[in-house]
Amino acid sequence: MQSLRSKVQGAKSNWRLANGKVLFAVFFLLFAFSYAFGQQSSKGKPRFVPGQVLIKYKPDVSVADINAKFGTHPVVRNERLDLVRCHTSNMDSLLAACKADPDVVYAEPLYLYYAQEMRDTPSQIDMPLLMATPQTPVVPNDPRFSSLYGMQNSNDNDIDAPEAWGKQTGSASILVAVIDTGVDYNHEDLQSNMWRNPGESGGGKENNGIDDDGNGYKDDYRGWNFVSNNNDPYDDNQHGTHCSGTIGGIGNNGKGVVGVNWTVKIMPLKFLSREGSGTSEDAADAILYAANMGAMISSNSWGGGEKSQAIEDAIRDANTKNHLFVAAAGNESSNNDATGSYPANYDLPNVISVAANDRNDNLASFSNYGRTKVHLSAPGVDILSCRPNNLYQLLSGTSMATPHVAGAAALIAAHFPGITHTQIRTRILGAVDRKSQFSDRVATGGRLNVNNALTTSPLVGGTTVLGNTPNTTGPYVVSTNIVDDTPGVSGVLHWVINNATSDSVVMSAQGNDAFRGQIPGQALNTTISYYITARDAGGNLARDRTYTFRITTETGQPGGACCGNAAVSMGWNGKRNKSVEVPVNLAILALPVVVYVVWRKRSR
Ligand SMILES: [Ca+2]
Ligand SMILES: [Ca+2]
Ligand SMILES: [Ca+2]
Ligand SMILES: [Ca+2]
Repeated sequence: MQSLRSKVQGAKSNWRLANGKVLFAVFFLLFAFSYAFGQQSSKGKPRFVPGQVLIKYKPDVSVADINAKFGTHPVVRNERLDLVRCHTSNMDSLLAACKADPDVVYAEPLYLYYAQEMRDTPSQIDMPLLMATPQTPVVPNDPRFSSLYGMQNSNDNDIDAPEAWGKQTGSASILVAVIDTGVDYNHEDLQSNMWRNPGESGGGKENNGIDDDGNGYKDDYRGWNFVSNNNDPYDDNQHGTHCSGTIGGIGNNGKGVVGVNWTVKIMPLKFLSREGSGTSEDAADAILYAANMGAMISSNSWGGGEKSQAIEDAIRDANTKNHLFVAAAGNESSNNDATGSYPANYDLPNVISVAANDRNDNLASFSNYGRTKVHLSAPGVDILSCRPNNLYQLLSGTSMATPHVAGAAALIAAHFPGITHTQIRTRILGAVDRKSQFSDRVATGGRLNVNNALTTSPLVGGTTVLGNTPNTTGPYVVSTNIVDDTPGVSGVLHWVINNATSDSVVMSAQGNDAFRGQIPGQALNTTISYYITARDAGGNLARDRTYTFRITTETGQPGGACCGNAAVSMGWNGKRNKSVEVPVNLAILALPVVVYVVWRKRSR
């Protein structure tokens, strides 16, 4: 106990020792500057809130025990997340002390995350209002529909939304949480698709200052603002409103755009500030709010941050509540298999990581990718959607691709009452349009197709992507999920050795649509290709993409053909570039000596 208190206050006594020694003071200040530089990402955005640490204590540690550890030191308790947030002048010491404290489960900086949007496109547009040509089953009358190439494109590089709308246009019983900068809930093309919390609505419950539904939030009748900790999640940025229009811009109302869902309920959860940044604690709170309040899907167009245990725990908890977490892969043009981009990279069964493509089905130049960690691509360049105050605008980013996938998830949920979040995920991943330009970039090798996801059965999705391995004894285990509209579907794992000999095995059902099969061990320098087929009782067949890996002792090489862009990016989401940082810091440390020598020469 005592040691933690002294560590928290330790920086002050060091400073007293240095008092009076001017050179040391200059040195110390420059060192502090150098440390601050290290806290910045290479894009200049802070990685965490300085001086704040999130701590998770073991369940048997009492409040009195925790208070005793900190004495008079400022501590904020988050009951919902069962976390403690501490202010400190010396984060490194506190983090180290927590690591050594057997009462602590984990401690981490209060990480920051950012809206994943590029502002390299015009902020506002004034396009001619062309009426769409009725060439597909259902074309809505929304005047800007013809600009939504992601929904329908003359070259068919699109998600086939009109074909899907022939079967399903969405449901007011499906809740999608937009965890973002808030939403303009008064927008003409969003208003009637905004969620209202029934437990805080009617009879003055909206503004009575009472937590009528007992969820821990007073008067949260239309979502929550986690930045200001109040019940007004209005969008003071514009990012969340844009994402919402893609998920659920009101369809066929003769106004503006149309979302993947004509009808849906959008739950605005604001955790990103006006400037577009937010903390791990607020994100975790928002995720739990979404899952606890019945949102089956959340759209998460934010990232650029480090791995946070608090957020990972929240997403894992949401997984037990049938919640699908759709996340932007990131806009650093980097490989998420090599450098983690969170929250997209959490290895949890309810996460979908989304890359962005343009109108020609090419991966966007800014988009992150990863043949294991990024699951599919979706339209994300020059996307037209809502902007606050009844305006519309084009934006680009994996932020804009993500709501296409979240919207598709909601449309699937509306079409298959009782479907699980895992089955929705399998439908989305199994139904992509596979294309060579995506094959080594995303796990599924394809771009979202909501019509296929809605109408095709069976579908295979979420297959294990095996990487190269030196393991010659095997077996190489492959898991997958198979969905079907009737019972009795079966899966077969096929593999081909060195492009010559093929073999297969019937996969064993693991429950909850999961299947498992294994490939026996192979000799060094063998190349193994594998794929899965699924067959339903009616004889309908689905075939997953083909994956390739090698048995090799060469390290650092992923399986399959790779990687035109293998160099580790200088991106800023937790990817501190040591080769730049170390010399810069050394140069800064050397500066006082140079200054001193110059000063001595001049004073002579
Ligand atoms: Ca199409
Ligand atoms: Ca409440
Ligand atoms: Ca109330
Ligand atoms: Ca509309």
